[in-house]
Amino acid sequence: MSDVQKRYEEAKARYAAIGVDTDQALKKLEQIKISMHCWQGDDVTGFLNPDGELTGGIMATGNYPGAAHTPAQLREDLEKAYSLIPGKHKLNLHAIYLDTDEKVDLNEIEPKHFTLWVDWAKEQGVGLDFNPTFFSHPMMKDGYTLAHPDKEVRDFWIEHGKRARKIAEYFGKELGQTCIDNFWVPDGMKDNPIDRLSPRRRLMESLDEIFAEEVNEAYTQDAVESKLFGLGAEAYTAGSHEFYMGYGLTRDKLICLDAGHFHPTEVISNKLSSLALFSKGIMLHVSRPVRWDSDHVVIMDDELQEIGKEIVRNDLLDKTNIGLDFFDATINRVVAWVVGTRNTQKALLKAMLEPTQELKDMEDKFDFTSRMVYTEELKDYPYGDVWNYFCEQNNVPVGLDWLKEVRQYEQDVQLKR
Ligand code: RNT
Ligand code: ZN
Repeated sequence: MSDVQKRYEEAKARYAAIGVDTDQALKKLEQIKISMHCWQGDDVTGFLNPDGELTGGIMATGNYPGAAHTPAQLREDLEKAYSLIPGKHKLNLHAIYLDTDEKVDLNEIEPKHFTLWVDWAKEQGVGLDFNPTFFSHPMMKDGYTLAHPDKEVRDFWIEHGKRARKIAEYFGKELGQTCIDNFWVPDGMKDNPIDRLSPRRRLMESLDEIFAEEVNEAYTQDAVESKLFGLGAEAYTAGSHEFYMGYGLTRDKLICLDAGHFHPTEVISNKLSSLALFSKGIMLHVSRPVRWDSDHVVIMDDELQEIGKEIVRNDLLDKTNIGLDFFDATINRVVAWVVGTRNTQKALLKAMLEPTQELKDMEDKFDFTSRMVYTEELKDYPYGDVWNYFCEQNNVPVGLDWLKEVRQYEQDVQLKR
């Protein structure tokens, strides 16, 4: 018996004493796919126009060496990251990450420009999600895409949105798992608008045009992502939370919540239970805002744990598509992926190791005293030993060991680019 296993057996007994079945929790954890975002690998540059500027009010800061510059390099880095993360997951692609020699624009993209990604996904056993890219492009004019007053601008982006859905449908069909196609549209204004309504109406109408055609829901489902503000769009974002709550609920779309897209003390964990009652489904962009939508790497902070608890306690795993969204260019980018993904899994595991029903019973009896003692004591339970065992069982490095592997990879591959 390995040390890791020995410690697991001890932890298992401690959890069993409070009515928690650790084996069961690990079985459940194994089923959960995290959608890892491709854009951490190259600071949201993509391959459509790699020398262009990142626009849309988002920003990656830092210049850590070794970023991926080609689809092949990005895949190599992703493979390294996946090899250090237990379980089988998904990759979340953005349209600008197409892989083709053809000179093709966003309003011309087709499934054939992504076949190499599909081949790779099949070979790796990962699923694919997708995002149309409504930024970093000259047709984003005056801070607007789908909400632009000029029909020609809107039509360009509407065509892009339609094509993105075809690609998402193709991904789902090829890989036999639903591809979530997430729409985030940065349109907004730096300063106080006179007319907040018209851009929102145009955004609504453009989206309606994009979604007019039926797609096979077994292959793809659309999600819509709101935002409070962006850089250069501080005063107004057309696609706000209220906008997409209304849009998603009336159009039967998944609603995407990004942890960084709200007021600084507003949290997405507190929104999941409401969405669970009314929405068709949820997509998450697990991220970490530090004072603003800074997209820091996800760490084991309170909000991450709250997100995990809300999903698990309310039995929302089937309703929730868990994706990541951060881009830190000051650290090794493979490390960023691995830390963020493993932490998200760990937060879910931690939540699964609670005696949920007992805690609910205490609350139902208004026994807030026991609730307090249990939740506080649980914080010191040996969930790390359960996690380490999960890593060992899944043949990925335990604890600090994975850093050595990335360091080696950095020397052999990333720093030679
Ligand atoms: C931006 C949104 C959006 C992007 C990606 C790249 O604030 O969070 O999800 O991060 O589409
Ligand atoms: Zn996001």
